[in-house]
Amino acid sequence: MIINLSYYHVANDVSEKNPDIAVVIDVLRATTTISWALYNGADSIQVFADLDLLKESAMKWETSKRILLGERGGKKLEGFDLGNSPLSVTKEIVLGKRLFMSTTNGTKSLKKVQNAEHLFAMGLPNRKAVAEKIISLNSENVLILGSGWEGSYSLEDSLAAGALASYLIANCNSEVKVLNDELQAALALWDIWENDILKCLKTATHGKRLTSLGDYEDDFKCCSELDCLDIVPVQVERGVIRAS
Ligand code: 3SL
Repeated sequence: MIINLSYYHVANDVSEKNPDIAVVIDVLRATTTISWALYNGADSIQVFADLDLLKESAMKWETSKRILLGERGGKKLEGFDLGNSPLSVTKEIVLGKRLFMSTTNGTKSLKKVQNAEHLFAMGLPNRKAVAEKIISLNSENVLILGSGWEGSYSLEDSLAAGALASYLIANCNSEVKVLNDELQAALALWDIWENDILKCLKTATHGKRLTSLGDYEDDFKCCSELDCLDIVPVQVERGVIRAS
């Protein structure tokens, strides 16, 4: 058995409609927030590109069981309960709730590959959990999709793509075939930065953007922690993610 592994920086680069497995990465910060929210007991996360649709769907949900999470340009949206910080999705706030979520880039990538047979969301904290899930599925085609920033490349998502590929290559009994140059480059990035993930995140353009908006030190630390969460966020119906 061979695993064919490819990586795309942003949603617009993807032409494959139904991969066996798609893994969406938005290290800063959507998929890290999703992973922490589910770890802290959120019932589910429903992702939206369109804010009006998000509000309309949320209003149909019981008030005490819903949280609206909205971010644009790194900032919390007015009228929403939370922005997009993984530190904000504490157990006290999210336990048993559905999170209605829209972010600048991460939720768009999740939408793009929603027809995959298996769709997972991954940050660095749950890299190993997602990799082990992929290994257990024995599927042939695995597509990794970053979120970038408004259509352009992001260093931190590529680092995490390299981290995932590196784990699979080292731990999978099947042959892992690296299909594109984007993934070769991601593996090289991981080789360079794996011992200083925090610095890589702060060096990235989006890291600098967040730094210019305020004190995001704790967000950076949280997003750069590797393999500390044993949680696999899985799409269970279109646009709805639960823990597995
Ligand atoms: O682009 C996104 O989806 C967000 O994760 C960006 S931010 O980290 O909330 O600024």
